[in-house]
Amino acid sequence: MSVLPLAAAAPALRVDYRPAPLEALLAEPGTLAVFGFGDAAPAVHPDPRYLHVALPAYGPPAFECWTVAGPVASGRHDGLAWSRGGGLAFAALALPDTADAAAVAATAYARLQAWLAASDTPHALRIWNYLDAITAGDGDAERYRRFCVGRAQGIGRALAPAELPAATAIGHPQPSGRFQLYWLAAAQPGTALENPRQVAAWRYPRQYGPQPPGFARAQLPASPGMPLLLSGTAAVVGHASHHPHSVPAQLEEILANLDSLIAAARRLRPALAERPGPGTRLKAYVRDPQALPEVAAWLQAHLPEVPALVLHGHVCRRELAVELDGVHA
Ligand code: 3EB
Repeated sequence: MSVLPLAAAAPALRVDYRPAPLEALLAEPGTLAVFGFGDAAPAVHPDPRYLHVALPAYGPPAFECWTVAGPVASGRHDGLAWSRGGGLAFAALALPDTADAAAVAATAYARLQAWLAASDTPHALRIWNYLDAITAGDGDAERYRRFCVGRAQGIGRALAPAELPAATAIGHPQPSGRFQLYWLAAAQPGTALENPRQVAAWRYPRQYGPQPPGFARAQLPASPGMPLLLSGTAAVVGHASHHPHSVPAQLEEILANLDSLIAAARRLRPALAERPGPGTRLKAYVRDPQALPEVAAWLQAHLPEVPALVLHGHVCRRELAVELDGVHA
């Protein structure tokens, strides 16, 4: 007997960086979402599955494409764009980014919670947050710390560690006027993973702000047809930033963090590749635009098989020059 019918019922997700024309990507069967970056990509599109991210991209332009198995439906509702298919859903919303990052985050996360509760994909596996001036403000008034406060308020209850999504929180290098939130949700919960080299973000000590960040280092989806979803990973060891302002030293540390996270995931899913490779996709977020070529060259030299996008964006601690996120199959 073939096991194909069962395998086809489990969600599958492909992530690719593709140069093809946007219209062709949206027309392909199974396209759940397409992302364009920076000025080279369209700012808007009538298709709710297209999202523009206001981070400049370095190198040849490419769209990030999410593809699922099966037909996809999509629409817009009250400023929120959504699509669903193959047991997965994508949704995005943008709000005016106000002076108080806590207020906008609380509003956005309350909408996210309401959307999850009303959907048949109530488990947010992966969340991206893009806000203006992420490290502006001092001490507990820093916008990233205020964002963490608002995120927790908007969710409205303390998430158990096992419920935490994988996440990325990055600052627009130029003011965009918008806070952007988008997510990947599933019918089945995944497994939240922590990194043995890092203190869990939800246990960060008080020195990093009044509200520890609510994210897990990765999510391993229930379906083996889905990749490991890697959170934004920086040169944080324990809870401390290492190699302040040094791009190559931070990249080495990030790679060690990714190796250790992948090793943790492989204890649950041994079929995952041991190292980042052809089944991995990475996005780099780089604070200093002058360092963009260096990061692109480093990735090419150290991870030649890994398709990567290099973006100009601000990591949420000033001394962190670069962060990587992505998927790993
Ligand atoms: C860190 O390790 C880096 O607040 O959602 C990475 C990924 C970071 C997600 C978030 C923050 C977030 O603390 C920062």
